[in-house]
Amino acid sequence: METNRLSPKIAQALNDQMTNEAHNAQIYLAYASWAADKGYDGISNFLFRHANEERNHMMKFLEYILKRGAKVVIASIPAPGPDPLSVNDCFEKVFQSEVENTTKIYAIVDLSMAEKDWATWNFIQWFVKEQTEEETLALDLLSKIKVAGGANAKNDALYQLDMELKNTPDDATLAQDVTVEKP
Ligand code: OFO
Repeated sequence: METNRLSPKIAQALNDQMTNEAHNAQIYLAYASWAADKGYDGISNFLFRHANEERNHMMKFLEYILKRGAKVVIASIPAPGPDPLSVNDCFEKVFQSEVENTTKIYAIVDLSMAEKDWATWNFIQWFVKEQTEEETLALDLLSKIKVAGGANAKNDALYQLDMELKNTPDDATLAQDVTVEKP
């Protein structure tokens, strides 16, 4: 009896995305380690926390593939790439990596629609929302570094930013959660 509820194409796409999420975790781990090495403990803490979020994303894909009766394929994870050159460069790379991930999530939305796989379409909507949140968070980082002086940020501004990021929440407020009382 056939119990696999995913087409080969969708199973492949979900397995690939599971590896992408692991890759994203490696990127955050690499940047967090770079920041710690440079003495930016707050930025490092923020990025380490985010690496955990990416691992959680990886697990969500793994669990979904299993629950739909398909085969999980654990593949090797690509290296995260070179270290950032500065805090400004680090935050720009974070934003770029989140936008690239959004594109990959949207491709799964397209595929699930094309195949009328509504269970996968429904599952992937969680990630559509999550990517909006993650892009917002990355944009916030870019705004903060811009205020601090961007690529020319001085040490005292970077110190303040570092302090602030230690306590910055992991989640960003989405536009749909805003009210007149709480803009
Ligand atoms: Fe997995 O959300 Fe960021 O990339």
